[in-house]
Amino acid sequence: MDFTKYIEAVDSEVAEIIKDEVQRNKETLLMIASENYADEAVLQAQGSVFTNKYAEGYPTKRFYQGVGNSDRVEQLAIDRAKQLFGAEHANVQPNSGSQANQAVYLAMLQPGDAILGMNLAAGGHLTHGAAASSSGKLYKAHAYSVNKDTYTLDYDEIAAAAKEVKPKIIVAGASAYPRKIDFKKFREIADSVGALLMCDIAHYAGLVAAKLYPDPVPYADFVTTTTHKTLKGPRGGMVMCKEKYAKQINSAVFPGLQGGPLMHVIAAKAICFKEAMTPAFKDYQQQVLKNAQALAAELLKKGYKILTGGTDCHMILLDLRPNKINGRDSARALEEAGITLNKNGVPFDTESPFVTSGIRIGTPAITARGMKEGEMKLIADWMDQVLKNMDDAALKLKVLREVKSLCAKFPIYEK
Ligand code: DSN
Repeated sequence: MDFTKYIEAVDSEVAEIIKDEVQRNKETLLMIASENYADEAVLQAQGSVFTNKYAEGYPTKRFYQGVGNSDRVEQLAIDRAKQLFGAEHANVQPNSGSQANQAVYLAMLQPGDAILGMNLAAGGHLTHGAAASSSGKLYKAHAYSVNKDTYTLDYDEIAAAAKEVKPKIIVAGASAYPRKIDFKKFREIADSVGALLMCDIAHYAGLVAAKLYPDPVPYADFVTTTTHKTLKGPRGGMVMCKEKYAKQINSAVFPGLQGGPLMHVIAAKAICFKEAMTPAFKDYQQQVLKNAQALAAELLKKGYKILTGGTDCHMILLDLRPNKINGRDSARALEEAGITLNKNGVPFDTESPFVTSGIRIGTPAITARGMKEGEMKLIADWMDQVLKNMDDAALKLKVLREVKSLCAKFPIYEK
């Protein structure tokens, strides 16, 4: 794909930067669990003339003229999202997962109402009630954590917390939790205190669509997601809900939070949902899972401490405290060796969020290149070499070269 054909003539500086980013995409291992490679069709839709269009409102009820094609493409995205996830209603306009979550709060809460979500430090997301986010500033946010010994969700503790704080909304979902979330249990807990249930599946959406991860749709009042992580679509968000909340959610997204929807991104979301209904997508998700489990097994064999002992999804959390190294330095050293992932706090971490005691590893993007279990073994070996010799510049250069040559065998964006 030619990413800079028209840019070069207009702005050589931006063209240069984009070329460098294309090279980084092609020649290094993208292993940030929340990232993926959107395919050429998705990228083309995002760069389409729909970027020119204002279409405030919803299909057939817009505030602008010239919206016939916008109506067609947004309705297609809505219908496909509903079909893909079996949802009663879908709003495909949120520009991000954060805005999708904010829309649910805006629709259902008054400032000062109580919410109960997973602690950011235990693997939750900023928008699940963290103090620095509007969800923690506008609402009375309470948090549940994970069990101190197993690092898994303790549903009895969550139920007890719900009884105590009587939240109006309980949030299930996480950014750094490698195990299955029992959404049915969350529904029972929500019902026991008369709370609404919002499930944020931003990380797991692709696996949910492929039926490889628990499905929250039958249990949740609201399901929010991003479309660019395991779902492999354009950068963006979405809210799904029961039909009885459709009007409130739509009003919260527009005009409550956003103005004109990004029609070019909505066109790309429609493509992503179509692709996610294919057998090839299911095969891909199956391999994402197999690769994560293979990589976790290899790292375990090498003596690393994997939080919860493994994974049920696309991500692995490594606790580096036994290795006497921190997340920040490890992530930097691995990046120098061509392996990009992110530092991550472990539950009950005593290091600051800028340092952290762990790293988060993801397999969606490397799987999109076609890599399988054999390559996971190689990657585990390289990670091990680098983590044991983080100051060895020659070793990092050697691994960087090996990574580049592996990437060349699994090309991306060569069409
Ligand atoms: N920033 C995303 C992640 O990396 O998990 C969540 O929004």
